Amino acid sequence: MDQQAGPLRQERHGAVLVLVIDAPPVNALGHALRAALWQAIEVAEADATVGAVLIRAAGRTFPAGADISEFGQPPRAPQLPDLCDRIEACPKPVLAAIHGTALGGGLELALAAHARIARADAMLGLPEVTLGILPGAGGTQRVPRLIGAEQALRLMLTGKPVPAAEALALGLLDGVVEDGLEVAALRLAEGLVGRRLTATRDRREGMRDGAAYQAAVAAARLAQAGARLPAGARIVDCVEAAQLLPIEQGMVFERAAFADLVATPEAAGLRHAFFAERAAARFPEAKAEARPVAQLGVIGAAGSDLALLALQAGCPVVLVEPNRPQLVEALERIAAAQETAVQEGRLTPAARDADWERLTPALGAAALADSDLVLVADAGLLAEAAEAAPPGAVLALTGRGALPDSPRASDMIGLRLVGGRLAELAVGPQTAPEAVATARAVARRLGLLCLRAAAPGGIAGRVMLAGRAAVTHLLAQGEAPARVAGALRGFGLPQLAPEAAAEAPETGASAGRIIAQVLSAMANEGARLLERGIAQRASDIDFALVAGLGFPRWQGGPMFWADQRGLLILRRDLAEWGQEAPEIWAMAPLIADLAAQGGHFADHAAQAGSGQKDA
Ligand code: T1G
Repeated sequence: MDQQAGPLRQERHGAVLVLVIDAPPVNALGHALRAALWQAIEVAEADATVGAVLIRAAGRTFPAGADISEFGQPPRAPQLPDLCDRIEACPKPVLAAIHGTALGGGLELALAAHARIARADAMLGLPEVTLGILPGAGGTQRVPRLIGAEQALRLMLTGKPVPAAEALALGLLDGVVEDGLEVAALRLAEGLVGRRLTATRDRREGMRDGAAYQAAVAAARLAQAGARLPAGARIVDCVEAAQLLPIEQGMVFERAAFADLVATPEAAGLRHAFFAERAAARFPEAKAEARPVAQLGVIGAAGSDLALLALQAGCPVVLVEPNRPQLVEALERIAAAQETAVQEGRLTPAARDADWERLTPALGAAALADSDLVLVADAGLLAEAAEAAPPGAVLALTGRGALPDSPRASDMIGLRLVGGRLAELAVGPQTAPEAVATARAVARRLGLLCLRAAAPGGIAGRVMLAGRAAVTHLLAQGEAPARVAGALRGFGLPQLAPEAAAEAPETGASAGRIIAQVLSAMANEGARLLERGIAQRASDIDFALVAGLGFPRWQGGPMFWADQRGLLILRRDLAEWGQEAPEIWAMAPLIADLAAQGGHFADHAAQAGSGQKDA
């Protein structure tokens, strides 16, 4: 008897009821899935022919957590902590079979089961701290019971997942299989029929050494002292409570801490940053076919950093620079970086040598004849590159400015490194979708995050520049550097803080006003980039600043900041400050429009690709 109820499919294999979670893309434990699981457990309990329950997932992964998009909304029953308690209380053995990434609430669901088996390539983790919260479905109470405080705190405070083999060694799993997870799990479940397994809440393997437990809690508490974000300290409190309190009280303690944290502005900022990063991946050309790139060309010695990234990513690279001394310097820069990587143990001598094998230096552009994508680091050499690169090769300009008119405009795109982690793809009106997809594929291969902008692009740099201009203006108006620096550091923008020796004087603008003036200038510039279609959506601007230029992730980004504060207030402030310094705060018409409609930047999505008009 197989039946599908929304995100959950039920299959019977003899006495085993198999619950197959099927809620793509990542089987997040949203309300519908929770309700279906709750109901299925109730049915299993009442059905005398069911001797065991196996929970597994279809698609690419076991649940990767609670549904983050539900946070900040009124909770709907059954909530995940209650569902986990319900599964754990089931008198019939419940086995969880894990593949992909069992993260957060997904791992907590598995821990509520009475036994767990995973595929060897699975990853298990509790990344909630990266969202400014904590494992709120019993994780802070169940995990330490199995693996102790030290390892539990490591998982919860770093948020980093561990491979199945390590999870098994830690005690989170009861078995790991290389392959054939479904069959192995079914066999295991059949073997559990009629047995009564110990609920995780009643296990104590991780709590046998009470002193070590307390020592780990004390060490973690010390390490969290003075932390900017509150989640870490609350996690330590909850793990301590797991040892000191009976489980029911520990669960209540955890739930209260979770409720506090999920409502913090930091958690809201981190959620925004999470979805902004995912939204940035959705661009018009994303579905176009990327051209194969077997060899990368770099023309211009200034491209040595990108050449290095490409070498370390395993790409064959041709590095062209007509000026011999500059070519030699570029090769020396690459060699020096490789040596440093070897000395720091980040690269083996063998890998270094293999990288060198794949590097071909050349003085003439003719060497680019087999390059599928050419990074043009010197705009003055574009003509040679366009001449030499084979038809269909993408010409990616790494410098600032508009894309030049050219018979090869459809192959041209801007590819700028922003802060070493982000590649901004500046798409021209004639850039072919395949060229965009190809540049994106190469950027990802180099381990870079990607952002699409309409040429001339420069999103992160322009917005940060607006913030810097506001800081310069405040100082010119006589604001004490220490006060401005204090406000910016407090907000998490030390990179904008002026050098300031002395302590902040008591008099002068409040930190709130200083931040408002700086962030309003940034949001205003962001609005201009939306108006010109250089940025597709406001969250792309936030992503660019966070991923590229170190804007504090927990603040979400300047556009999110402005939306949280309200565009009516932004409009009021810009109307006032625009009088004082129109070059910084003259209001972008989009803000007036959105404010007049009671709208938000989040509601606005610009027409893609209308930039380029002027650099
Ligand atoms: N909730 C809602 N949507 C999610 C989601 C989640 N947990 N995880 C991913 N998505 C969406 C994402 O927005 C994207 O949507 C699509 O899935 C693919 O994601 C009580 C409270 C699993 C490693 O923090 O780390 O459980 O853009 O592009 O690169 O204690 O997604 O296609 O429309 O990132 O292959 C804890 C978050 C939640 C894990 C896959 N869990 N997710 O990476 O795909 S808090 C997490 C990830 C919690 C409990 C608490 C990654 C991934 P769209 P993707 P990917």
